[in-house]
Amino acid sequence: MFNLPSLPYDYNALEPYIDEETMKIHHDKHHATYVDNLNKALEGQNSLLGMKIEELVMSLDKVPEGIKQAVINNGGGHANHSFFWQVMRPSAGDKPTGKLAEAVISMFGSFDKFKEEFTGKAMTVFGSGWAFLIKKPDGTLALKRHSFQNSPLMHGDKPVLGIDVWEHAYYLKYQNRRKDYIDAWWNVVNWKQVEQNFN
Ligand code: MN3
Repeated sequence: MFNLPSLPYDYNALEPYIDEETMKIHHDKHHATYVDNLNKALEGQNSLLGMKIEELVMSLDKVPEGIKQAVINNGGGHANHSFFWQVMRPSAGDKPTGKLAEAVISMFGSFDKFKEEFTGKAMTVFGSGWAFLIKKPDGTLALKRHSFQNSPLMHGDKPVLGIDVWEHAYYLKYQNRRKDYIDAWWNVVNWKQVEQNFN
């Protein structure tokens, strides 16, 4: 069975950038529903239920056709949200350091240019989806958009940083102003975790 992980901080820890009510509903309702629906879809599939979520979404070829789309939607939702909570933390105002900083600068020219390009990717997700900084199998960085709950792991890429731009991630506080949400979100990026993801 898959379980809903606890948030690694309080619901109000990301205020004023991401509000408590949004975090409660996002984690306790939206993420919880992906986990419940994943477990329902996988009923009786004991070997799949015994996997880690990252392993499951990288092993879609082992999932029976009849439940594959449910596993993509809900397994992807579980993997993406578990990842998302980890790449945020209470505002610290830091920047990437070490090998990650070097890779970001060599790929994008500067940290500010990277932020601008990542923000552009997140702004141009049409409808519900995510923007990710990914590490490709050859070790290089790239920006990717994914619709719905598709995960970079389903495409052989490793997520390094990602932002949820489904309206449920920001609508209560920012309504239709996705750009304001993204600009605020940069303040709560957990760069230590992002660096670990990269390494
Ligand atoms: Mn979400």
